[in-house]
Amino acid sequence: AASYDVRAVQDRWRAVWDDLRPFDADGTDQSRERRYALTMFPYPSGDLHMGHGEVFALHDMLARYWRLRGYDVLNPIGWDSFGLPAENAAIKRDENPATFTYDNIETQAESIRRYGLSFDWTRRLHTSDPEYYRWTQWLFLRFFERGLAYRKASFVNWCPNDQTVLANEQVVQGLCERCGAVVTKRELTQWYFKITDYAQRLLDDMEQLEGKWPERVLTMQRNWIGRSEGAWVDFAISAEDGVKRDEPVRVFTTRPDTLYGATFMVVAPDAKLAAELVADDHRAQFEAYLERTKQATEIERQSTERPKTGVPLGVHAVNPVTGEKMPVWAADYVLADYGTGAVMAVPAHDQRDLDFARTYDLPVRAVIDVEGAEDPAVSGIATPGDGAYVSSPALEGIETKADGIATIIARLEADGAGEGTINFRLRDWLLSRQRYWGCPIPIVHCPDCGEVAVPDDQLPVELPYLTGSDLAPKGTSPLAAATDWVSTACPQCGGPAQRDTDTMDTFVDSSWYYLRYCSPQSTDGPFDPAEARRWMPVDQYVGGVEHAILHLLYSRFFTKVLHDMGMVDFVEPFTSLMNQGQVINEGKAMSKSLGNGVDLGEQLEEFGVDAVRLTIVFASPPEDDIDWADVSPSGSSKFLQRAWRVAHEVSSEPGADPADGDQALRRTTHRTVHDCEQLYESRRFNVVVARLMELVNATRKAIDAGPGAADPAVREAAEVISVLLSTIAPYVAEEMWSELGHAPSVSQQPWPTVDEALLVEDTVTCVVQVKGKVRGKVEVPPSISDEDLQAIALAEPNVARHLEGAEIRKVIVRAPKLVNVVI
Ligand code: ANZ
Ligand code: ZN
Repeated sequence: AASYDVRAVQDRWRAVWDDLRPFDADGTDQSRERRYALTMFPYPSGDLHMGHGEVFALHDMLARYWRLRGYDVLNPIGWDSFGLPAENAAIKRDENPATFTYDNIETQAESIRRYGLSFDWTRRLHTSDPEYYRWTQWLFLRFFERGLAYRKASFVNWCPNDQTVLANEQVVQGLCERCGAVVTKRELTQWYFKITDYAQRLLDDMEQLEGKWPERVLTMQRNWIGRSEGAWVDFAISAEDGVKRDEPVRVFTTRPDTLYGATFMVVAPDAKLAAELVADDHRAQFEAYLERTKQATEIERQSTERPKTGVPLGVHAVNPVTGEKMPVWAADYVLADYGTGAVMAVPAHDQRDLDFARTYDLPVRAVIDVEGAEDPAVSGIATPGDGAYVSSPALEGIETKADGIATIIARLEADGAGEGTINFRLRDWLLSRQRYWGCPIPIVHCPDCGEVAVPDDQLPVELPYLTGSDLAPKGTSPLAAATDWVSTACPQCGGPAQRDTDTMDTFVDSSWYYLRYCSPQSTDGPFDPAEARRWMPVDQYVGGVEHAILHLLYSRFFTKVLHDMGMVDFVEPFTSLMNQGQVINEGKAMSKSLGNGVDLGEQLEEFGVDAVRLTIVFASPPEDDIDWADVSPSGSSKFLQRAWRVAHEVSSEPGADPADGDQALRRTTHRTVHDCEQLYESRRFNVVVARLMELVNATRKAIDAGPGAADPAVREAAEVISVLLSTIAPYVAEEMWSELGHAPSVSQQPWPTVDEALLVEDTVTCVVQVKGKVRGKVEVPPSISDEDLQAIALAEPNVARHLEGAEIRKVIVRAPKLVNVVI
């Protein structure tokens, strides 16, 4: 036959793999080196799309490479199967979300199998299975015991469309990340994880990830955590205003050295503090302003373009160094949940404060004289830079900002009016959701005992079975409607009590799934610590950059808590991270409205799995986008047919000694294996494909024009092609392996051994003449270019000596044997 039948080959080998299970992690031999390859698990909405096609192909290439290298490879798959889309679909279809969820999981599982991915199916998990979420609840309770899960009332982000709260991370430019609705604020009592306790460690441990995670992801994490060094400064509230308040108001500032220039104070209208401070005769005006504030998005509030607004609270704060009375205002450019929700305004040196001061005619006092800058009170431009301190008695003679800050902090500390501190932008993780299809929070509310943990032996707290309109968003959790489920006995006193009716953010489920994969059947705990020691941390995590902040930060947080609990012996879960590029079309992201979507299923039908996978990994380096308009799946098909034909035509017997074969082809083969090892290690997968193409061409030539199909070097080349190609195009590689007379599976073969002697390149001697006389000889590769040869020849020391001071008129190059310099 001149070609193979793509469909028949897919069917044949899939059945063999199901039988042989060559991809299951072994785990029995502890001395064997292991590798953990992890791909971000899919969410079960619909079938796989082009993005999955890409991430899976890249990921699988590495997992299969590691297997060839002899590692015991853990390569698991599962589903992130709680979440809103299933719930919304269930409401529409009058079903329970499990139907949509598990139907889609089956569809995706079938597609993943067809796609020839080398997953270990024995470790499959779904986060919506009670066996899984039992342990999500168990983990929640351990966090609760440690004070890392707590409830508090605050203004939270509320999506009026999804009727649920959102974490800060899920609000993108003021809009709901899921549905795009404008997010508003609501005061609610919610559960939080105290991730802020780990802020410094989340920063410090990034050192371990340097160079192994994409730099931009590390930067995004760093910015999200947002560490600021500065000081708390305490301002007494002046008793003369008739407001009785003993504790001072604390502000956070990164510039305590500008304290002499603080001329007023601003409080976030939606911070509790504002309502506490406001004088009675100012209350009505304040409350009206508070209402307006709630309409504004966080982005609007932080915008520098937007005109500043605010209202005076009718009280004064006392500047601890000048003793001056400064008016206190409420203004929405100050955020309630950063620092203390209050700032000391230094209009001369902070642009936001200056804009505000100019709007309301508040005093501006420069305390830093920045060279060449105009007085901010006149120019309207604040000067935040370095300069000489003025009008600041305590800072006389001090020259640098660092010293200025340290001096003021020392003075505040001595006076008991403040202290040096470090502030983080990171907020605690709001984890409760008022939706049904999530992990129930295993807490019982008892009128006498308060918040009581459900005992471990009563886990899981399973979801009651609800369908259709019972699930419709009502602003409170749908679980509240399941009254039989809600009423329970208090685990502590036995009295009547109520279950918590919120469910957990699905990011909780995905914060520990990689640990569950180590021992997915564990019934003694979320995972078996010995198995986690065997497999963790993950050696390579592959997934989209859209998870650069949330998922990765939360997983890192969980790992650190588990470390503190003594359950794992490492602090970072993912040693190395790769973000694949996007698959785009005609230079644009695929979208329904543009009508430029490319359907993965259709591509697979038309070209077959191997050709599509090859197309994807060949298209570009893994991190770059792939423009589907520029690639050629039909070209990939042709290449695979060529590769197969080579194996098909080999006519020597298995085991034929290649040492007797054609040396030139052998050199190409061994060079390819040698170089590809480095290319895999550095994840330059597209170049691996290019090198395999070259090897196929060389083998083709050897068959047609050289030593012929019976030469054992041709067999050697064909076997190498088959083994390496198995990482990319597993079906045809298996077929080739079989054509070459071997038993399956090619994926279990050892990485080909490189004969170092064959890597030494042949050289030829090139004669270098100056004015017709031989002045030197250089050893060069036979394939050297004229330009390279000329450079080498002219640099030869003896030749160079003869050229000294002479004017070169002409250089005649006859690569690789002769160079003649005319002077
Ligand atoms: C006085 C000052 C003078 C400030 C100056 C800056 C420059 P980062 O660096 O992001 O941590 N700030 C504090 N809490 C705030 C809040 N809840 N909402 C809005 N702004 C707030 O920013 C810290 C600075 O942001 C603080 O230092 C404070 O203004 C302001 F020349 O204090 B600064
Ligand atoms: Zn009780």
